[in-house]
Amino acid sequence: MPKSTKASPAPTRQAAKSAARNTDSGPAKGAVATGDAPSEKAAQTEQLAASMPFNATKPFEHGFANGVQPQQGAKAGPPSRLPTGSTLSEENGSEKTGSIATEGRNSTIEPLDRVRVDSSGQMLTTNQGVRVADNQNSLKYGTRGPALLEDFILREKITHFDHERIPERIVHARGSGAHGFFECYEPQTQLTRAAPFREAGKITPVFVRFSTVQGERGSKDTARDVRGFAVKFYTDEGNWDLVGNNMPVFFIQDAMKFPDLVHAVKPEPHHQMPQAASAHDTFWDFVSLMPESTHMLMWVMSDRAIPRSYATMQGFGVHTFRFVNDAGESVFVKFHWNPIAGTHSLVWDEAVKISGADPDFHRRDLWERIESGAFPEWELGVQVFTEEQADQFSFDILDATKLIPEELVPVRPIGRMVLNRNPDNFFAETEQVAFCTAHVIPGIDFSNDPLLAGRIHSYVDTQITRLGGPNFHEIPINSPIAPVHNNQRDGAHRQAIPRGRVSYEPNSLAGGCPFQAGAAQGFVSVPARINAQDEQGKVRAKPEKFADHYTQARLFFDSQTPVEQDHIANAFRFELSKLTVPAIRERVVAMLRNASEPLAKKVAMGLGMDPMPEPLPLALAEPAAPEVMKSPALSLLARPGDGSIKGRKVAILVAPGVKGKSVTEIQSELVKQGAVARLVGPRIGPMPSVDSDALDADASLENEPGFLFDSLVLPDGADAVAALAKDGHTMEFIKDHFRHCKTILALGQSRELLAKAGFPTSMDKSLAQGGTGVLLAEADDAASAAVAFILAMSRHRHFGREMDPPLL
Ligand code: HDE
Repeated sequence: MPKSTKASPAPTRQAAKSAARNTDSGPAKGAVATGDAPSEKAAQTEQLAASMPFNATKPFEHGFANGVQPQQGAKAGPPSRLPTGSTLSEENGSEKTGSIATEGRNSTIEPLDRVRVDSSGQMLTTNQGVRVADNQNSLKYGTRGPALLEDFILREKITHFDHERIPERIVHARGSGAHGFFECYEPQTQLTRAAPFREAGKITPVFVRFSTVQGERGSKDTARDVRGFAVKFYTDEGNWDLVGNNMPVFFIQDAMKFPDLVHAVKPEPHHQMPQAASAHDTFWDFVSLMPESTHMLMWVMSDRAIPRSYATMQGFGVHTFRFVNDAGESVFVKFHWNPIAGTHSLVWDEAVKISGADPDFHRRDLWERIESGAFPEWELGVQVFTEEQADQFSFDILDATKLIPEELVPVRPIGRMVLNRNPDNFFAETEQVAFCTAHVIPGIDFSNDPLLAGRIHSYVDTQITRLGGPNFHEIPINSPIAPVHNNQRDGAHRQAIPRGRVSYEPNSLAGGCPFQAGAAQGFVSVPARINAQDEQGKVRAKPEKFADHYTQARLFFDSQTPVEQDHIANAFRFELSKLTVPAIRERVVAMLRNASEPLAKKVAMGLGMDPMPEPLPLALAEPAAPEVMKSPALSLLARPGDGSIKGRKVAILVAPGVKGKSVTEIQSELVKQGAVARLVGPRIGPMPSVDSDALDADASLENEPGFLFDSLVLPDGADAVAALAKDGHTMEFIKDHFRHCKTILALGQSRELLAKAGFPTSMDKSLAQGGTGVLLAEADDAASAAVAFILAMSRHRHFGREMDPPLL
């Protein structure tokens, strides 16, 4: 028989005091506060846990209605900060541990200031903060003696160096990044609750990384390739990554084929050649067996694939996404970035040459633009449409090989993005940044595009390997500015030091915190139905409309200007000429015949292919009639930009005996307009002038070849012209500027150089009339020459001069 059946008695003060100091068991009945911290903590913990006698949100976990409107989680406030802390000793701060954590604060999301290092005026230390007295010699036994194992300074330094590299991105390895901001024009709350679009003038910080796709980390910038255009928005409601490209469509329709595509385009596996180039057998073998790639091939063979600058290319989200407003209503959306500087590209011969002289061409251009204050800027435009509209389109909006012509759904600008700060450190920021299509915020949601679905999985997965474990979201460049509070714990390289003993939910020991946000504040997926024909079950197949492989390829080609069409045909000719297997060439031409007979013919002629092969069989015999037969907006020339010459580079050739006054006048006019005008001499250094102080050439014909510049000025002065005429580089400068259709201004006597370089005499007349982009002027007329030159430069290129094969 038990002595008493009464509930256990409350502990005495002494028992309560000592119970509160135990970590392995507690009193049978309620802890008692006795005025000291341990017992206060025990008693308040008891009180907090008891205030949540059951899981109040459990009933709401069931049923469809609850699913789309989740409740906020239950929570109870602790009586004080005592019960939720890990320790009582947290009050004992030091220089290293700092003070007690501030409620709700997660220091891993602070601005980058907390990790920025400035060693100016500082002593060298080890990674442990120990000052290093000698950084020149390893520790040896005597000056000629053996090195000693105890040299922890040498060993730390070498060990760290041994591990400096991380794996490069499997695609998009070569890239350059910049910081900036996004500014909203008008509230878009009718369409979306997404934080960056809620108020006019709202500023959201961004980090952008531009990249090529196929080449390795050290490969050339000017490869013919798609460019990545990935934007990380650090919004008040978490990070949103818009991981896009500079082309609005893609090669494939389903993620299942991505590894095949990448294996085909990367250097061939047996000899690792060619680097950063699609002009090889395996790429064309694959794509010609994948006719859905035809549309994307048109883009990649166009000048879009060789942009002049990251600042002069468009960006696209590619997939169809959803906007979701506060009421939970959703519409489809496609994202477009349109450069204020206009869309401008290189020409192929120029791109090839630049890749030798300056493989960092785009990286340097982006860096220099930002450092000099010519900040690259884009407008963000959206194409918004409903599900009902989408059902009527002749193409499927879930098909990433299709675009929505702007003539069908207009692009509406909703904000602008300015890149105004270069990273402090390439590795810490540009290399370690981790974009992911799964990073969406309330107000943005996915469509069922099967390519997008694969991407939602792929990014974090690959980054776990690349960034060495699961906690790369805490690397400063990746961490959001919105608060991060969850129960994810541990793993390699964890930075956050969570306070308290609770790492699960539901809980009562932390008063239910962090609690679920619920529909009003949290992310809720749009309860979209998969499609109207819900009788379909699980299946590995594509919708019918995906089988129309050629209509939009034709739309793209037919929408280009004749010059652009020529460039596309020439690019196919070049790429296919590099194949070693003629059957693959024929298959590509057979494919092109379905998109554009004139294009196929031109390519076939260029490859000596006569007769042409039969067109490839069609997967869809009668595709739906397209809404739009021509879309002028698809031409690069449709977006000349703001007409400014900001950021353009001009070579002004100089040599001893130059007429310096005119040169200086033109240079200062160009600089005033934001261009970079450099004096290029046979060698760098002072160049005596006949009518002014000596000029200082800061570049030479040898170290900055002509194709690195957008325009050319040839100076007057008999001796200077004679000196330049003697240097073969001058002729190359002139020829390249002529061949690449760039603006050339010849002052006074320097027109002799044009003749020497082999300018066609047929041009004499048209030169006199102007309009060819080759201007002649007298040195005395430098001021008006500068005006005409700047106007001609703002046209970017003068394709009227172009000839195939080139005359010069
Ligand atoms: Fe990516 N892509 N991708 N991609 N992608 C990567 O992620 C992937 C696709 C894009 O500057 C990887 O962190 C799959 C389309 C950009 O860091 C990887 C599929 C578009 C960047 C990956 C695609 C893109 C990447 C490699 C098909 C345009 C560079 C390293 C289902 C809308 C981001 C990494 C940066 C990078 C996977 C197709 C854009 C392997 C599986 C379509 C701009 O996760």
